[in-house]
Amino acid sequence: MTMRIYGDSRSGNCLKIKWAAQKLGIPFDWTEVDIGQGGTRTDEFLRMNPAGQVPTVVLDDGRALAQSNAVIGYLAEGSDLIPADPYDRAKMHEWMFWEQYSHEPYVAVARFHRHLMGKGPESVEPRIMQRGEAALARLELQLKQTPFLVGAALSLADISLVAYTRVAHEGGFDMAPYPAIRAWVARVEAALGITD
Ligand SMILES: N[C@@H](CCC(=O)N[C@@H](CS)C(=O)NCC(=O)O)C(=O)O
Repeated sequence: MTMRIYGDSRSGNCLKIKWAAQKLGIPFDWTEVDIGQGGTRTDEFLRMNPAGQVPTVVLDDGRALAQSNAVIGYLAEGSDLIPADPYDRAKMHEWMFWEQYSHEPYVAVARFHRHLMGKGPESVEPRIMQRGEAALARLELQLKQTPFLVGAALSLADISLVAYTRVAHEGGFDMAPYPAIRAWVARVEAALGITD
């Protein structure tokens, strides 16, 4: 059985899994779930993931797994997308936990309102924009020092963080002050073969 990803193509969390699987050469099928139309609220979906969220994957052995960063961690087990050195591996996780708590809730949420819901700038609380700016500044600081988030090699931290950073401008963030981020986005997109 081929792994199946249930995802919304507009969601960075879902795209992380597609890019990781492609990079790792893991075959998958994709089922598009429209979250705006209640696609995650059906009985069938809730049996797979009671949290009612995409991404959700059904692995090749039939077991379901959710939470984007948990899924890419599972898929990349034993690969060079996870640093062998324990400290570097912990740094990768540091970035991935930070992404979920201090980056995605601001950068992705602003984009959701502005780009996906088509609302104006007033729809996004100033606090969301301030926290998003702080997250981008934190990334810029690191990427001035290293080509990828954990040193010289691509890791899951880059896949996790590029997902919403590459579309941050769609949330109203001006990326001009962040040249190191822009160069890193291009590097990660090239490494993952992202062309759209
Ligand atoms: N922390 C989760 C976030 C998942 C999430 O928020 N998914 C959104 C789409 S990006 C969703 O399914 N929203 C629909 C809903 O909550 O009903 C992850 O990384 O996978």
